[in-house]
Amino acid sequence: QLPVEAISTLSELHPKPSHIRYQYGTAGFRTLGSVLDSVLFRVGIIAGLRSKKLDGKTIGVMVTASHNPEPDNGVKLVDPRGEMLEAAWEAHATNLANAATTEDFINALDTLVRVAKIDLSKPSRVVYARDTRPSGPSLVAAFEDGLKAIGAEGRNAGVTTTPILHYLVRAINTKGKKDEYGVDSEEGYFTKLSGAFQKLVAGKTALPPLIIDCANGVGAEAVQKMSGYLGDSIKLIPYNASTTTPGALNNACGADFVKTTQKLPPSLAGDIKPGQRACSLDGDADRLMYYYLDDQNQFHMLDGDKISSLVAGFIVDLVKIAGLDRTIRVGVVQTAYANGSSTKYLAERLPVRCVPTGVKHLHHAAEHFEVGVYFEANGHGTVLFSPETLQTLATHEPSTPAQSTALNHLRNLTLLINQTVGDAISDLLLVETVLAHKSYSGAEWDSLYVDLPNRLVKVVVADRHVFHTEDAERRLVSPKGLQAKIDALVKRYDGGRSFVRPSGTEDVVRVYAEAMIKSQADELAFRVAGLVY
Ligand code: NG1
Ligand code: ZN
Repeated sequence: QLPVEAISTLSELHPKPSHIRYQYGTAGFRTLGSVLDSVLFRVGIIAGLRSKKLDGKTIGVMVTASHNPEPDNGVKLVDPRGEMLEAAWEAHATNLANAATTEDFINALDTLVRVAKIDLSKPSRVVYARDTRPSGPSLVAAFEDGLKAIGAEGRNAGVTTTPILHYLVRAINTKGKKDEYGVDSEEGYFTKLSGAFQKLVAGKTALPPLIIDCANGVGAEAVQKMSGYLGDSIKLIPYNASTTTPGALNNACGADFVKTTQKLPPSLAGDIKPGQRACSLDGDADRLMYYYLDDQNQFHMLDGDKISSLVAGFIVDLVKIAGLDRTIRVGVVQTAYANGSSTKYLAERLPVRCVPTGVKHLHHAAEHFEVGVYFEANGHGTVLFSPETLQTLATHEPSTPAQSTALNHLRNLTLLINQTVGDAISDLLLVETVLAHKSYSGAEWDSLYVDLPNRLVKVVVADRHVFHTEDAERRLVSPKGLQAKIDALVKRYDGGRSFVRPSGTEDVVRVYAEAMIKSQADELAFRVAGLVY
């Protein structure tokens, strides 16, 4: 039986604003922090029910709006292995968030319990965290009311990064089991990653200090803590670490700023020297962008595709040296936003798959390889090792010293990499590992391939829901006739490629274009945008 009395008393304290329609999208619920109170309360109850449904396994809840402006906030649920919430429950969440009154909400809960066959007598456990946004504390309080209403046991992980929350979920649920992921605390996370990193870079080219633009977000605290665990293996220098300055979060800094403007954050200018590399995190530290200044002080960006190419190449080599290339197939997953040059570079070396935008699509596709490397161009990504591969790596008997060394590196990589979700701090240690092994500078890494000039534009349209795509979002099926017009335009540009898709996180349609020269990429993007408008 649902605790109707408790739910209804507490629900009255968190009424749904009548004029808003919420949607659990690719990034969970995300909108202005000031209108999310009722959503957070309800998510508390949904998380409790999801845990009961999964026999009391711990569910994660992260309160963040990532790279979005400071007044925004959001919330998403994390399933027991640290992965994104199952799709069917996204729809349940949307439905429950939009119930107009307390009575409607309770009726919808009743239906869900029946339809999803939830045994209410099961225990429920939830671990939750938030980023540094000012609206965070009151939203967490509303969420805790939801946990109280359904009688769920909550564990507050405080202010931490999205990937650390995902790590905690997996660590809690595997505790004491064969596949134990790590100690279920922040300290467990820092110890696990830093230990693996120090082993991987021992005896390699010394790494120069690394400037990290923390977007004035929660990553700043995590980078500072991580520094304390790294010994003298690498010095991390946090920039944009003002987590309490109003308006500073993601403002003219951070991974999204770098990717969209293709510029150095102004706050770093002067402090990064020619030849030096640096990187930017986003507001919840799950995206990573690298860059460097060349000898002429020119800015060069090393995005998710460059990270993917660097990392995949390194792992392929290690697998080969370890003598495991017949058992372990390394593959890469990208989206249509991947730079055409990266796709070409990668496809000449290993299997590459293209999937629709959104981490869950990339993650699921990567699970089909023994080692699946996935990155979005915007810097969100990670590497997955299949359970069989972990087993192989643990038990394989090397027959030469070279094989043994490569095998050990692969084992340490499985510990360094956060396999639950993209993790900027884990990813940057991974990049630095590869650079140390290859003795690469930023420029040498950059020269793996030359990016095609590209342009991404947003178009505000009357109704973005009339845009439907196929072929991993690379082609439009509706509005009718539009794709043919795009094709005809693209043909007129040397190296031209362009596609149109509705955003899953904003009320816009996105147009992407690339071509051999920058002015042509820009022109193609704007002409396609003209067709859409
Ligand atoms: P939408 O708004 O659907 O394009 C954006 C990013 C995705 C992903 C999601 C979730 C681009 C072009 N799109 O999706 O890659 O990160 O946000 O945050 O960068
Ligand atoms: Zn993020």
